[in-house]
Amino acid sequence: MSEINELTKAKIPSEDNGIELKRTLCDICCPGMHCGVNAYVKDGKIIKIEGTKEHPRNHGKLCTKGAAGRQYVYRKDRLQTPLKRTGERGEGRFEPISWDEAYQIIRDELFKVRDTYGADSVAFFSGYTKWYRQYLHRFAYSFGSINYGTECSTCFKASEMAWEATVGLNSDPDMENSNVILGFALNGFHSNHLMSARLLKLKEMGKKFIIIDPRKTPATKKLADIHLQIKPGTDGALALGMANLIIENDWHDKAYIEKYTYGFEEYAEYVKQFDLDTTARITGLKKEDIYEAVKLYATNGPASITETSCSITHHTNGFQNYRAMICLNGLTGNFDRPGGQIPEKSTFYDMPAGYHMYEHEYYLDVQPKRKADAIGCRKYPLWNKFMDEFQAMDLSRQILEGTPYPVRAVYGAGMNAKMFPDTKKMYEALKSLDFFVDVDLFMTDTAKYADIVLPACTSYERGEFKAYMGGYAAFTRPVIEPLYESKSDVQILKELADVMELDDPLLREGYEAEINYMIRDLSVTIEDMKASEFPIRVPEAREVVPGEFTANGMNTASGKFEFYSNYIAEFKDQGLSPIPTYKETLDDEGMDEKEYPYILVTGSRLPNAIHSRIHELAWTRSLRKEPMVDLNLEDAGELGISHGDLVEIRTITGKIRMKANPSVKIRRGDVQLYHGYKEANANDLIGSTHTDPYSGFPGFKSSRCQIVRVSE
Ligand SMILES: Nc1nc2c(c(=O)[nH]1)N[C@H]1C(S)=C(S)[C@@H](COP(=O)(O)OP(=O)(O)OC[C@H]3O[C@@H](n4cnc5c(=O)[nH]c(N)nc54)[C@H](O)[C@@H]3O)O[C@H]1N2
Ligand SMILES: Nc1nc2c(c(=O)[nH]1)N[C@H]1C(S)=C(S)[C@@H](COP(=O)(O)OP(=O)(O)OC[C@H]3O[C@@H](n4cnc5c(=O)[nH]c(N)nc54)[C@H](O)[C@@H]3O)O[C@H]1N2
Ligand SMILES: [Mo]
Repeated sequence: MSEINELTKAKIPSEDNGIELKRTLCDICCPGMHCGVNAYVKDGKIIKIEGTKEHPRNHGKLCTKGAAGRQYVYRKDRLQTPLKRTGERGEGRFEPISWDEAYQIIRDELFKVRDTYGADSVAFFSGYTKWYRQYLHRFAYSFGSINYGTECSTCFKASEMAWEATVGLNSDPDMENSNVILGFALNGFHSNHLMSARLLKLKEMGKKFIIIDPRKTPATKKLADIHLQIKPGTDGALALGMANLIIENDWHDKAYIEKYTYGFEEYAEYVKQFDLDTTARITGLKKEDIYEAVKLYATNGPASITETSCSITHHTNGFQNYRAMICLNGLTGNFDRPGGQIPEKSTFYDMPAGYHMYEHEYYLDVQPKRKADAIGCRKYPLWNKFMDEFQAMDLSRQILEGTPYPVRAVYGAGMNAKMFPDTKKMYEALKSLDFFVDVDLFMTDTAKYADIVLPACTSYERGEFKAYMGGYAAFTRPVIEPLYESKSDVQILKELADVMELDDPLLREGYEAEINYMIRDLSVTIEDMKASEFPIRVPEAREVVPGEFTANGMNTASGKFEFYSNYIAEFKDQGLSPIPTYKETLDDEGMDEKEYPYILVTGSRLPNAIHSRIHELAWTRSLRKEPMVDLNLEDAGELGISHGDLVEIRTITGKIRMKANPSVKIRRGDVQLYHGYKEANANDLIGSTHTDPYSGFPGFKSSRCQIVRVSE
């Protein structure tokens, strides 16, 4: 008996104590990570979690956020039942209703809007969570609306578009075979724990690192041989200045340029204006440092560029900055060669797993023929060219203005107004709708604006398909029953499709039918995957062979690496430039430099937070108890601001208050805020029209601001 007690106390599974070990995954962050988790379950409750050693991605490790997964599942404010609004929009008064009643109301209201204004007047939107997206996408199309959109309007897709405009395919750095790694905004230590383990190994192997980041970070400390502490939003100027120096010094790969690239002459002519003095002035860097970095990068190849999906592109010139950066690969002949940048086809949710799935066909098969009419697509034509979804940065405007046509209803899955610039404007828009339904795990401030709120469940309470790099696939099983009356998003959508009698038999067959459709060419089945506790190898998976893509002709109009992008040239009349031009951005909101002298950078990642969700957990919150604004120590001294003082950060869009954290890690002139806090929302400060004309991405990481000390 005592032995059983000991085992129970230690949470070790045995037949006698009823503790079971079940395997699943943590999907708190990007699909590329989704770490394997061992869940210890007793009486239908998770009592402990840890990383799965045998998992091919995380090898037993979990990050701070994942380790708090049990607290996330059992957050006290989990939604329990479907809810119907009884108070004013935003007030938060609701009454519980049955699923049947909820579905009927949603059906009636969505059909009413469709009948009155047309199907496109219903927008379907997904927040950060991705696993149900193809299903939601097809649902939107089968309902008849072109308007499916996601948080990708601010995340990752601008960089993917830049790659597509240049070579036709997304690419990844082959860091293991590089001598030099040029890290633009590289700090995996906070945003990607699997990447940081890999980076430390590379450092041990003797690779040289150049890191370009306005802050001092764990990456600049542990990895950087050269740290360029750049002025935010000026990476494009740096990349063009680098190109100029490379050409001047004859360090470029002329044979590669001749054979495999297009538009070099025009590009080379353009970069001449970015001489060392000019580049140093724009970027705030020292000339000697730039020179040393360029020499190291260009003369010690192979070299790869490791960058992040958002820090370079969260600027109103972000797309072109990103293009300027990737053009360095063509200039130095590092594209599609070992140790350089390797083009990789996505298998599923941007994961290059090495095998093919019919991911996009699943929804494209039923796409309405009005793609260019999707929200934001006229305003951002390049986005429209490359993307199958609406550009959500124009959503609040279109709802409020009703042009070019009205949007009167929104189906939101994890919709969070606080991820959008000018959150207040999004609230106003939601308030003005005829109908808004939001599906979430929690009663968020956004859900308070909904007419109907539906309770979703976590990854611990559902099964889902997952593709992993290295040729792996997995299909998880739930480790516990969905809490309360919650359901998985795909179950909700399937049941709603049935109630609405949507004329789409494949959709109405449900999620497994979706996955079966997508994996139809593979020899593994859902049953095979479910039968395995760990991800399994897909026999059809094959490794990328460097050089193959280039030999077959790249996916561009010229078949070459395009310094001059023919795809972008289609939109020259709308003011887009086919070569990676640089533009200063701080003045485009009309804030005077004297009144707003600081540069506002919002949303660098915290290891113990992910957007809006994890700030609310006791464990992760204890690591950073309250929102604080980071500013340079000397700037703070001049402003009379000390650690812990209450300050107000102001822009023309709004103001917020929080405590100050003066720090030597911050560049002079910068003000750094983390996003996702309920009590101090960074996006109250960002203008909704402060967007990049190429991608539509917002300038989250460079606008002007003012910071002053205030009393309580
Ligand atoms: N200022 C500023 N703003 C930013 C950024 C920045 O750097 N600075 N970053 C941008 C980027 S890159 C991103 S990706 C976005 C992310 O922004 P969001 O999309 O807001 O991300 P989250 O807060 O993670 O999730 C949104 C909601 O989804 C809910 N949710 C979680 N899991 C599920 C589920 O399985 N089903 C359903 N239905 N709901 C679920 C959560 O409870 C939460 O309310 O923020 C963007 N906004
Ligand atoms: N823990 C945690 N991990 C996450 C997330 C999270 O919320 N929390 N979010 C996930 C998501 S959705 C995303 S999109 C990724 C984002 O992943 P990352 O882009 O890696 O995340 P950040 O920490 O925002 O940015 C990295 C660095 O960019 C620097 N930076 C800011 N502005 C600039 C600039 O203009 N130029 C340069 N060169 N550097 C700049 C910052 O100082 C920061 O140190 O992280 C993912 N991982
Ligand atoms: Mo993101």
